[in-house]
Amino acid sequence: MTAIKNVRAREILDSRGNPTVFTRVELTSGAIGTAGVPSGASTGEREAWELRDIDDSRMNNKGVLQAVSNVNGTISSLVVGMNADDQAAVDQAMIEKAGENKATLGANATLGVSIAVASAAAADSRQPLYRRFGDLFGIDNPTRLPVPMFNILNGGAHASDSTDFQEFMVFPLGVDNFEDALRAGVEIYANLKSILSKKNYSTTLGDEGGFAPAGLDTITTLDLICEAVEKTPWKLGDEIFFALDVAASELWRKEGHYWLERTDQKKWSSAELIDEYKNLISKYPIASIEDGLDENDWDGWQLLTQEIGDRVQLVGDDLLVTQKAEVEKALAQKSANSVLIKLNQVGTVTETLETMALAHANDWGTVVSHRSGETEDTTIADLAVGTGAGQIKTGAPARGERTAKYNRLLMIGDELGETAEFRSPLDIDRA
Ligand code: 2PG
Ligand code: MG
Repeated sequence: MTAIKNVRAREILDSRGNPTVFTRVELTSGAIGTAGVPSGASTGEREAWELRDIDDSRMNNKGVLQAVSNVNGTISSLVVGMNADDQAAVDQAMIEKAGENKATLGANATLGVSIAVASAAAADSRQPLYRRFGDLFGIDNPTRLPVPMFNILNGGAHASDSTDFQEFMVFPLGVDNFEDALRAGVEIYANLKSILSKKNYSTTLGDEGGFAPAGLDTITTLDLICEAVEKTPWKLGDEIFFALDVAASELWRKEGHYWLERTDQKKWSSAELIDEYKNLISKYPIASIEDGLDENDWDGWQLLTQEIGDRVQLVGDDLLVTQKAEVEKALAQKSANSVLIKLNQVGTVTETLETMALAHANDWGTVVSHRSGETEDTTIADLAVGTGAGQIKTGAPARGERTAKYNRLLMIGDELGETAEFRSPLDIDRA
């Protein structure tokens, strides 16, 4: 056993320039672990609570000094002296004091400590973090690199005035290895940039590093991305597929319909939106659709899953918020067939791993994900490998907070050498 000796947090900045929590944990052996906590913009209603200061005199009312003080006070007194190898016990101690949905301590306070403890325990046993996650998840020798989803065009809440759907991602399911997948992402991204410029669209970037031109509808966007893929050696629908994050909770209006400003200005029902997806998947090689419907539209999700769940991965993000109880509900109702995994939606490593284990036990996909507000922290790359998730989405192949994760996966690939595995996570017809 190696005991936790010291826990400290401080306020740092995320990629949007907002304050977030940075945590450092030191063990009695001298081993150190750190964590930078991410933050979302299109957040789900049922996510664990991100604690922000109620103080409009500093940091635009977004300070995290209270969360920092919860780490340095309450959480530190709870966990100092505990065994860093016992991740479940450390997380449980925090869960018990964190309050309903972690609103008392803040999920940003608990998560930083949880990740930093895992990373200190890894350092203490001189193993990389992905192996530590493998141990915690019950995979002895993790060797699987995830297939990346590159978000090359940003809309919705991540860019003002851009597309209705939040994320247009390229998903290189059919390439041979991670390095080629990254190369495909980079080349498609660069091609898209020149195509947009040639057609007089702006090439400003959204929050996740993808282009965010004004005035694009869904079909035009997909056509532009097809053109960008066709200029590479990779074949659309064979090696390169698309993944969408509609983030439909942002399109839901409280009057009881969906509103797609740039597609067709009418009141959309769930069934009409499902028909739109059917139409899109018949024309484009779309392998995955995230949050196709609102987080409270459970009936719609059931219908969506019945209608296209055998052909397309249907990922629940706002719907499931990385929480086991929501995945259990979706399994019982046959809604969705895959879950997006964001550590800060639940607030501890242990609970995240439990949700992933439940998903895998039911043959569901898991997509490990960044948030739109990120730091240089690369934990999610290790989490994806350690759990054998097979999929990661961490933005465009551009901007430091996004490339940090892709670069970390390159390093892990080097460590794994010949043993590295890379294969499509989807056994649906089109992949
Ligand atoms: C999403 C995420 C990440 P945010 O909706 O999947 O891409 O966005 O972090 O803003 O919730
Ligand atoms: Mg999402």
